[in-house]
Amino acid sequence: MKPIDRVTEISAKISSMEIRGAGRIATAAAKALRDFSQTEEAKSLEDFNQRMELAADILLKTRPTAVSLSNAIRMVMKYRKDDLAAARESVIINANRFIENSEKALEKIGQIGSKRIRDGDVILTHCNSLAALSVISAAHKLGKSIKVIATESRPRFQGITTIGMLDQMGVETELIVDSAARSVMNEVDLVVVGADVITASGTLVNKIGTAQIALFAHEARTSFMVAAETYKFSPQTILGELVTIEEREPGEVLADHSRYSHVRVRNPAFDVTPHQYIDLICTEVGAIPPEMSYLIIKERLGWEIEE
Ligand code: RUB
Repeated sequence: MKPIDRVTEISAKISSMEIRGAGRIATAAAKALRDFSQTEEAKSLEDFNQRMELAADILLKTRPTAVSLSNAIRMVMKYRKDDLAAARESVIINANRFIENSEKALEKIGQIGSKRIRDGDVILTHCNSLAALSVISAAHKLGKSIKVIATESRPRFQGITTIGMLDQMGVETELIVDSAARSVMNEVDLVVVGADVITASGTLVNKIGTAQIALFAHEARTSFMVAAETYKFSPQTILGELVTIEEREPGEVLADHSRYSHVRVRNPAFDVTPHQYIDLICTEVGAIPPEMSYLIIKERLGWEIEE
C-alpha cells in the first residue's frame, strides 16, 4: 500500500464515522499526517511539502463541521520548512505534542468539570463525547453518587456507545429516546455535552438535538455545561466565517427512503446552540462563561488575523 493510500484509508474511516467524535478524528488526523511524513518518499523539501499538503487536504475534506480537524491539521502542518530532515522531524514533534496535549486536556477537563457535580446529581448527556464523559468519570471516581441519563442520539445511536462506557465505569445509567429529553428534564440537575465547534461568540455546534436539550434545560432552570478542549474553538469564526453544518446520507435516517418519490429525508448531523443557553464551558484551562470564547481563541490557539 502506498503511503498516501493509508491516509485515504483513515480518511474513509473518518467519513464513514468508524472513527468519530471531534477529539478522536483530530487525533486520528494528527497520527495519519505523522505516519505519512515518515513513510512518503519525497526527495526534496518542495516535494515533501506538496505531499504533506495533499495528505492534509484529503483529511480535511472528511467531515466539514468539526473544527478540531482543521485545528489539529494546522498545528501539525506548522512544521519547520528549512530542510527535509528537519521538516520530517518537526512533523513528528508537532503531531505528538498535539496528541499528548489532547490527552492531558481531557484529564484536566475531568478534574475541573467534576467540581461542578454534587453528590446525588442527575446528569443528562447527549451523543458520545469523551470530554463530557471525562467530567462524569472524574466525579464518579471522586466517589460522588451520580446517575446519568443518556439519549440514544438518532440517527447513528452514539448514545449506545455512551451507555456502554458508563456501564464499564459502573455508573448508574438510564437510556432514553431523544424525544424524552423534556420529559425527564425536571429530574436533571446538570446537562453535560461535548462540542464540535465553539465560535468566537460562544455559540456551540454539537450533535443534532443538542440545541433543543439546551432550550429544555433553560426552561427548566437546569444548568447546561459544555466540556471541550480548547482546540474545539474556531479561529475562523473571528473572521466572520459561518460553521458548515454537515448533512449526511438520508439512508442513516430511513433505510428505504427512496421508495417515497415526494419525500426528501434530511439528515443534518449538528445543530447550533446560542451562548445564552450555556452556563459554562469547561476547558483544560478553566471553566469559562461562553462570552470568553474569543479570548480562548486569541490566547490559546495563537490565531493571527493575518494568517
Ligand atoms: C459527535 C459529537 C460529540 C462531539 C464531542 O458527533 O457531536 O458531542 O464531537 O466529542 P459524531 P468529543 O458522532 O457525528 O462525530 O468530546 O469526544 O470530542
